[in-house]
Amino acid sequence: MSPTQTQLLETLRRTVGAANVLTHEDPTTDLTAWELDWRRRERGRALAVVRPGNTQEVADVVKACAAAGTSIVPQGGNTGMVVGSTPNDSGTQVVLSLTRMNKVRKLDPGNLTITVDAGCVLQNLQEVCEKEGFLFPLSLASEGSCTIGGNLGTNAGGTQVVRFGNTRELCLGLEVVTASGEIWSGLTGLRKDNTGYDLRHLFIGSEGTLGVITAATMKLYPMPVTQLTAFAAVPSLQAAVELLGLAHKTISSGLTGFEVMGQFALSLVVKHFPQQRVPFWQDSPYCVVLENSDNESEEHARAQFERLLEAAMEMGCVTDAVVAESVAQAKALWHIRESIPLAQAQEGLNIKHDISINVSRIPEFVDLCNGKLLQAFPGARLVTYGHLGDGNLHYNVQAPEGQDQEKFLVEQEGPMNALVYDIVDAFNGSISAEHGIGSLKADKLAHHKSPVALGLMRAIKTALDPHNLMNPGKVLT
Ligand code: FAD
Ligand code: 2HG
Ligand code: ZN
Repeated sequence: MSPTQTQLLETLRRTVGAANVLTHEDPTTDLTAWELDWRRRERGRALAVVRPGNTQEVADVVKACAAAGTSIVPQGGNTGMVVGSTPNDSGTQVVLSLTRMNKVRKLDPGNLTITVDAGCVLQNLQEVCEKEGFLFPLSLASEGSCTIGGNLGTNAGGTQVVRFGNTRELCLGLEVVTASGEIWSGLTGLRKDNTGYDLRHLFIGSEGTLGVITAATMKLYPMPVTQLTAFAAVPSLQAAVELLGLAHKTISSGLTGFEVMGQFALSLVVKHFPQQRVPFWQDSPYCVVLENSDNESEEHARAQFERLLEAAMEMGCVTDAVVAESVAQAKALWHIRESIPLAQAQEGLNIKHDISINVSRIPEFVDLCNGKLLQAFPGARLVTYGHLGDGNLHYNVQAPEGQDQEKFLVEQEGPMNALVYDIVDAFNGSISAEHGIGSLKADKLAHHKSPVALGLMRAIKTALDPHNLMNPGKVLT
């Protein structure tokens, strides 16, 4: 360790307390939780994991790191999918973990807003809001451990985007520690403010490369009177898209969830979580989960759902359907959908394509891509599912049955990504709909984003972080 690093660690210990600076100096300290990404794709090595307790401490940590020329990796729940929140293997980076900063600062019922520390776990935030009669609609399967700072850092999507938008749409203000250690207090809660560039939008989705989000003011909605869930078997992806159109027309703004699941994706849930009862999966190439949130009454919501499903069956875009009779049943149906990433992880290492295409062209995309992919990689197992209501598919691939998964990943990921992403480009789609770029996709941006867009991104990065100390190597290489 260099003298500068030793001195930095001393300063950090003085700033946040020795117990909140974890290093490899102590052989009994295990840093795996901070150094290994959720998908177990890469294990980094940190100089230290630092856990500040408030915004001023974050600012002091950033200043100390900047003075020592040490780069920082902001981290929330470390549930990201693109290796964005873990350090590289140099042993020189500081992981700045926000999880001690987890308080609700203020709930303003009149303004329909809540202001929280960035390290607040999403599920805790949802529960606090629910207790007060409000809905905070962001919902992801990782909500038990992801944080609002990480959600903002990645502009997370999830299962309610079809009605409420991404995290960006839910955010009215931010507090940020800049790369030089200044504190920008932008927690206004205003719904209208056209006083120049909207800085919050620079930090949202920047994956920790421009500054550290320390708090946020988020929008609330009244809790709906009822949330009904249906599970439907559809004969094709085209039928699922037709059902979506019908649902928009029949349920309108009550449509708060519309997720599609391919047969193989569901078979993995059946295989790895046999206690779950998955309807229809054996008889249908795709199933759909729909949610209807209603402010009138449960009867009204049921009548709407019945009208929708009857019309869909008449049109032939639904072959079978069930509407949950209780909250427990609704939860169980959602749990099936939410278990797919975990079932995939249980099945083994896999290749993910988090893509978006205009909804109307998704069936055509999948037909074309399936054909080309299976021709080039015989036996590859396609795990297709996702947020069809937003045009966002998780077009994932599992190694052929019985094949060495590490070898599959090393040898096939590059060419398979290229094949899929080139087709995504041909459909004017995106190679990252909701998970971000991290370090996993950073080398792909040059090929899939226009030089003008990349130039603007680089100019913003240089202006806000001239010494490249904020999460270097992520998003931009
Ligand atoms: P981390 O993983 O810790 O960090 C993610 C990125 O944000 C990193 O680049 C990090 O540097 C940056 N960051 C973290 N905190 C801050 C901060 N305070 N200030 C600045 N930058 C910061 N994602 C979706 O979009 N939709 C889904 O439906 C979804 N489902 C998931 C299901 C499972 C089972 C899992 C494991 C993940 C899922 N994800 C999903 C991915 C992940 O949960 C989200 O990206 C989430 O927003 C990450 O939050 P986090 O707190 O874990 O952030
Ligand atoms: C989801 O929608 C998440 O379940 C995870 O975004 C997707 O694991 C994936 O590919
Ligand atoms: Zn998703």
